[in-house]
Amino acid sequence: MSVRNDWTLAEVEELFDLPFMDLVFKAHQVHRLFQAPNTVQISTLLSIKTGACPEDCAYCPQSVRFDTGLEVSELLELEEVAVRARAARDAGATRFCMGAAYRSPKPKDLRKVVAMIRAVKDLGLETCATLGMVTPDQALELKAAGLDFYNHNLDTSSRYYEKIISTRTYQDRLDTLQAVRDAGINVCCGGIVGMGENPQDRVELLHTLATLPEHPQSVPINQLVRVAGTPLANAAALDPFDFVRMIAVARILMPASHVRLSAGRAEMNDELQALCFMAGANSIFYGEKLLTTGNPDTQHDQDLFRRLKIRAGSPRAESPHAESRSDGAAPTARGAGSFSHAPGASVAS
Ligand code: SAM
Ligand code: DTB
Ligand code: SF4
Repeated sequence: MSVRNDWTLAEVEELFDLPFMDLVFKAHQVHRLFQAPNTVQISTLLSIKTGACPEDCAYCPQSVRFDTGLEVSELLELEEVAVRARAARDAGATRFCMGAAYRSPKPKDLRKVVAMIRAVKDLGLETCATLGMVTPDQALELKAAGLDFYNHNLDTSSRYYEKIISTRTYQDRLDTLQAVRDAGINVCCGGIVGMGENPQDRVELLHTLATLPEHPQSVPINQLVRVAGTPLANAAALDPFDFVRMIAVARILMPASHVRLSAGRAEMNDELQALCFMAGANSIFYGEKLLTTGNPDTQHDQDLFRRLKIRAGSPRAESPHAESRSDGAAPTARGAGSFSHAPGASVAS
């Protein structure tokens, strides 16, 4: 089996239509061919600039247009970011993701973010940033600073997107992804489920991601966090099995990518999260806060990993230049911090 960028919509639909067990079984088989089993990569998020965003993304508590009671904050100082990154590293994170509520960064802000990227890299962490739209020149500046990943989500299908965001187009997003890819930065791109989209929108989102010129190296699948004051505050709850299906189809379509079980974990029980790992999720956000909303308690996550004998994985597995793991062997664990677990939990089992 090889990595394909020529999936058809019909093929993606067929995967979603499989009986649940057949789909999860197939996804797990693909997972074992391409990824280190029982290994989950740990990222920590920090909101470096919070709220007052001019965009109107209907899901987002940070838009200036919705009254969500959010405490707004300007771009953090370098020292504070470094302190938070060190703490994340010491707790076992291998990647530090800095998020800013920008439509696109202004030159003076980008200069400050560049200094943050350098400082975080100096701590031995992988760096990720999500700053909204960037131009090809800005992407090159970020690359020169040593940025490893840029997160920019497509969020949903191009059709449904227009119901969710009016202040920038789907093509704007694709252009940013191209700028990032062309600059040689790893792309982190996924979406949100539970926004009232229909099953075909999920098919189309994953089809778009899986037919990009290169698969995003990281694919975050977020379950909508329904925040009071946003237009989607009362969106209908998602069937948890539909969330697992999304993970499983992403795993099959983009076998060499890390699929991240992202926002929404605070509302998921342990059994559902385990099912997501079975279906091919192999990355999480760790730490008690995402950007502005809650995430599971860190002790709870450590306990969950221990109970499932999952280990914190090496960041190297995600590099597009990393050797293929078709033998199913796990890369060497690094930075496992508080996630180390009892001997005997073989990662290559
Ligand atoms: N402003 C930048 C942008 O939009 O690209 C970066 C920050 S933005 C908060 C990053 C991503 O978080 C969004 O693209 C969206 O996918 C996700 N997100 C935001 N609010 C969310 C929510 N309530 N539930 C789930 N995901 C959410
Ligand atoms: C992504 O796909 N999910 C993260 C990260 N990329 C930046 C953000 C989730 C945000 C959830 C709502 C909040 O905490 O504000
Ligand atoms: Fe702004 Fe990003 Fe939130 Fe949209 S998702 S309102 S661009 S912070």
